[in-house]
Amino acid sequence: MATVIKNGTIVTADLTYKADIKVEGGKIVEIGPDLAGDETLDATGCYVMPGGIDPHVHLEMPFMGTYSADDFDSGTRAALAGGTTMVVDFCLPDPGQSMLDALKRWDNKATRAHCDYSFHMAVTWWSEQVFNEMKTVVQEKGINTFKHFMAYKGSLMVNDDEMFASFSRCAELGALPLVHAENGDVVAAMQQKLMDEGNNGPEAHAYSRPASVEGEATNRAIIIADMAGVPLYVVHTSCEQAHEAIRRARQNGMRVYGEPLIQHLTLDESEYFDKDWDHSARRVMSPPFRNKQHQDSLWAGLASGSLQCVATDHCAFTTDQKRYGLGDFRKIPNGTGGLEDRLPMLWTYGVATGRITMNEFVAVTSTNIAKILNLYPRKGAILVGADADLVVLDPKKSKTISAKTQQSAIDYNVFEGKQVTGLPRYTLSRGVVVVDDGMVKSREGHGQFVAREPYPAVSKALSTWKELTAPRKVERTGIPASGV
Ligand code: DUC
Ligand code: ZN
Ligand code: ZN
Ligand code: ZN
Repeated sequence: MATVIKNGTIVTADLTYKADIKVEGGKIVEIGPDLAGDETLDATGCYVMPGGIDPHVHLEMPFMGTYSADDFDSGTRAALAGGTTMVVDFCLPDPGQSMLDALKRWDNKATRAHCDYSFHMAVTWWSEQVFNEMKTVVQEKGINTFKHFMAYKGSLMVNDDEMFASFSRCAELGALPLVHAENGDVVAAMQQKLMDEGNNGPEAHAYSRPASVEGEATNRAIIIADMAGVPLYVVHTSCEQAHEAIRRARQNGMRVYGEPLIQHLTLDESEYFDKDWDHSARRVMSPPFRNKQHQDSLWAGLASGSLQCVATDHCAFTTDQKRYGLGDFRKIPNGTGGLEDRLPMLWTYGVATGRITMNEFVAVTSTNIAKILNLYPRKGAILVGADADLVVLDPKKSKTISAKTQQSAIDYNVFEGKQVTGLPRYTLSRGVVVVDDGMVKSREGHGQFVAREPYPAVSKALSTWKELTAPRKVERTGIPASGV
C-alpha cells in the first residue's frame, strides 16, 4: 500500500521546495509533483521534514537511587507526539558490570518502543574486560559511540587516564567517544562546602556546577581526544566556556561536536532562585540552567555551525522522586523532560524568532545528528530509499504546553505555560502514520533497533590490552632536562 503526502513544502537541511512524497514498505519511494497512491495525507500549508532524532535520552534509567520515570513506552510516545521519530538512549553498565549484560537489559526495556531507537554505550569503569567488550559492542552489536562521565564522582565518573585509554580504543575501533564534561572532583568539593555552610536547597545545585567546571572539563576532554587521535562529541553543551573550547578545536581542524539542549536554550538560571522548592528541584539537571549570555552563545553556535545538534537529555523524574533531595540537594535526581517539546520549542524560539532558519532547524534536530551518529541517509534525509520517518509540521498549529495533556508520565512540565507553534499534523514512523492531527496512534513495540556501523578507524591493527596500557615514552623536544 502506498501513501502519498500531498501539497506540502519539503524542508531539508539544505533545500526548501514543493513536491509530494510517496511512501511504500516503510521507505520513501518517490519524490515529485502530482504523485498518486492508495492513501493521501494532505500537507497543504505544512512543511514536510525528516522526523526529529533525539541523540540523547535516558528512558527508565537507573540513576541516583531510582529510575527515570519515562520508559520506552511513554518516552517514545512523547517523542512521536512532538515529531521526533528516533531516540538514542544510553546503555549504562553498573561499575563492574559487563557491557554485554547491561545491553541485554536495555534490549529488553526497549522492546516497548513506539519509534526506532539506537544506543550509546557508557564506559563507567575501566578494565581489560571493558577494553575487550568495546570491540564486541562495535563489531557485533551495532553501537559505535561510547559515553564517558567526567562528573558523578564515586559512581559513573571515569578519570583522565581511563578516558585516554578508552578514547584510544575508540580511535582504533572507529568509534566516537562522547563526554559529559563537568569537573567531577571540583563539583564534589563545592557540593560539600555548600552543604557544610547550610546551603542544602536546589539553588545550591546550580552554585556547585558553575560554567567554569564545564569549560575546564570540555577543554580537557578535547585535548585528551586530540592526543588519542579521535573525534569527540560533547553532550549537553550549556555555556560559552564549553562552546569556546569546541569552536577553537574546530578551528584547529579537530572534529569536535557540541550538543546544546532545548532546555538550556530556552530556560535560564532564574528557575532556581526565589522559587518554591518543588519548582526549582523539578529543574535540577546537570549541567544546570545558565544565564542569558550563555544562552545567546548557544544560539549563535547553532546559527554559525560551531554547535551541531539540539537534544533533550530527557531524563524525567516525578515530584515525589525529586523530593528524595529535601534537605540535601545532592540527592535530588538530576534530570528534566523535553522529548515532546523539543521541536515545537525550537521552532517557536528559534525559527519563528528568526534566530535560525527552517533548514538549520532540520539540520540540528535531525540531519546533522544522523550524519554524526552514522545513521545518514537511512535517517535524517528526504531521499528515495530513506526510511519514511517524517513529520508534517503545521506552522499555524499552536498550543500551550501543559503537563495535563502531555504523553510523559511525570506530573509537571518544565515548559508549562509556554505558547508554542509548529506542531505535527502528521508524524510517520517507517511509513506508518503514528500521529494524526495531534492524536498519537502508535503501537508499543513498533520501534526497531537501528544498528550503526563503525566509522573508518585510524589504524587497522587493534592494540592488545598490554600495548594500550604500557607506559608511553614521553618525548621532550627542546626542553632542557634540568627544566626550569
Ligand atoms: N544529567 C542529568 O541532568 N540527568 C541525567 C544525566 C545527566 O548527565
Ligand atoms: Zn550528562
Ligand atoms: Zn513554581
Ligand atoms: Zn544524559
